[in-house]
Amino acid sequence: MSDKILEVIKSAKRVAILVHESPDGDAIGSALATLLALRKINIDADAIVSEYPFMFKILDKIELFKTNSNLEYDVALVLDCSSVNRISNIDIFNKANITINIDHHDTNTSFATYNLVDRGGPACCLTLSRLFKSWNIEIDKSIGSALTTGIITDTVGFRYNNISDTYDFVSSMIKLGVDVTKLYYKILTVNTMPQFELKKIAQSRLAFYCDNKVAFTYILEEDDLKLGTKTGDHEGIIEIGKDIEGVEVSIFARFQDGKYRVSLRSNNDVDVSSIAAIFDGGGHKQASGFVTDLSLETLRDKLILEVSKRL
Ligand SMILES: [Mn+2]
Repeated sequence: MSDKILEVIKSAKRVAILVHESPDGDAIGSALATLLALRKINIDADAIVSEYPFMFKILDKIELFKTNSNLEYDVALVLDCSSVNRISNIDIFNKANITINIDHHDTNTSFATYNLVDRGGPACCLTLSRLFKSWNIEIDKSIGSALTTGIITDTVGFRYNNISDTYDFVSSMIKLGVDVTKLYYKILTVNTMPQFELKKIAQSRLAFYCDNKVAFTYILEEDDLKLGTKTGDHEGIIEIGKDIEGVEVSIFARFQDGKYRVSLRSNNDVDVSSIAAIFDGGGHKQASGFVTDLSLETLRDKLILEVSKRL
């Protein structure tokens, strides 16, 4: 499949690189690395990423992202996205003659003309690192920083889904001169003031269920308005509950634009992607999410019931 994808990309007039809505570090790193890699082999490509968290501004050449585009693209390349209904700038995907899907989510629906899905892989960026090697594209420092970013964020700082390939790749990036310590600090560790205040609120609302095995918290729109939060300031809230001894599943609900955006994390055996799927969401066994119209109380009760069935 990797040779076929390269052949399709090489014969394209113009390639659009797309990611999922509310892109995380893996989506952003994947889009940036692929944009730079394709331009390196003289392919006319654009990455269309409408918005992304502020901390990724430190990435070299991220200013090449387009927030939107009216150009014609015959090939749409979707990265780190488990299903069609999560694609941002879906009109570009719908208009393309040929579509490509490169991803690592367990729940990926193989929605494109060509699908390369590394199910259970730690990050789409790691999948891409192998792909670029097979395409003989040299991973330079800018591409390497983008790929390392996706690995750091999707493994939450090497805490999830650790495999030796990840460390081999990151080791080679350190040799290349990628400042992994700086990326780790700027992208994962440092908190903005609004982010810190949000975490205080989320911590004060944290409630436990099912013998303290489930942690639940939420943030309302009025909290965001009061604190002036930006995209990216909600990172780390889900980890507050997750990192408490004995907690199996951590749930974080955030009200925005009339709906709750819900994140789920599992520490051990509970498959939270199967719970997200009930609400038309998706993800991985240990990290998943969905968006819902339900009220906070109904949502909480339904989720706790679903988790309790799996404990
Ligand atoms: Mn990912």
